[in-house]
Amino acid sequence: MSIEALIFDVDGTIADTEEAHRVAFNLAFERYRLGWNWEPGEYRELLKVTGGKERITSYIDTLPIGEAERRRLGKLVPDIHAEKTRFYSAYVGDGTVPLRSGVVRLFDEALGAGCKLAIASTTTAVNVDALLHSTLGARGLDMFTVIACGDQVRAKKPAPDIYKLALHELGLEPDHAVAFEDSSNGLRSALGAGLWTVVTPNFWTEDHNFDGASLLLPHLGDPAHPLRDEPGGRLQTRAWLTFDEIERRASSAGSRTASRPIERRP
Ligand code: XBP
Ligand code: MG
Repeated sequence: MSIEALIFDVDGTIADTEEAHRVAFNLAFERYRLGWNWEPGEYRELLKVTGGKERITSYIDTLPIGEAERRRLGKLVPDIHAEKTRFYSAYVGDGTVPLRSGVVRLFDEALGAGCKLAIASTTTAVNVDALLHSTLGARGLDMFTVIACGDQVRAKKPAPDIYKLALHELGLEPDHAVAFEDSSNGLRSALGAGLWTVVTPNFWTEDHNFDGASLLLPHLGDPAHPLRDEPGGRLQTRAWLTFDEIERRASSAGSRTASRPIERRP
């Protein structure tokens, strides 16, 4: 069976964006005079909860405050998160966060081979648009047949829903697509959707459990940034992961089945 689509996670996979998210959260907390400041170590733990609104809510649940105050803060979460998104999308929209090595090369190789591109992300759509436009220019959004993200599904990663939505909108069975992820939540989401999955960890996720990953690499690599000890280590043809190698390996992998149906957010 041939590979007809590559489905990419966004944060941490196509770009190292989580430091920008962390700064944006803290700017929003300052704007609302909350006295919160998520340091890198604390944010690494908080990242185990996907979705910015869910992350803020899970943080409020840990605070030593009365129930009335907890409820008051809970009602503020959508506004705090909207402010955070404004800070983040402005910051990323200025082109401050580049795509990771090999990402544009693989996008172009896949498109050149007639393979579609898609996004399956937990982040907010505004953030995806800002990143794709600032890094790829006007063609950025047009390169993707499907952009599935944020609140389009009720259950966020590690639930498989966002990948199943992307597959549904692509009109593909999991055997005809490959997922790219950076985190254990993302890997579990892609595996739950039955997808052959490439994982490229980063600073925030390097200590995660990646059992089940079809291919685990430090990054996708390219001629200017070849992967050390490749080919011959995990890769068979080049010192970077080519579309041809992905297609050959994923197509020859055993058939993969997905789990329960999607719960779309109305
Ligand atoms: C990563 C996430 C997101 C971002 C913050 O998404 O879990 O919540 O950390 O973005 P992915 P929002 O790796 O699936 O792209 O505040 O917009 O959620
Ligand atoms: Mg990610």
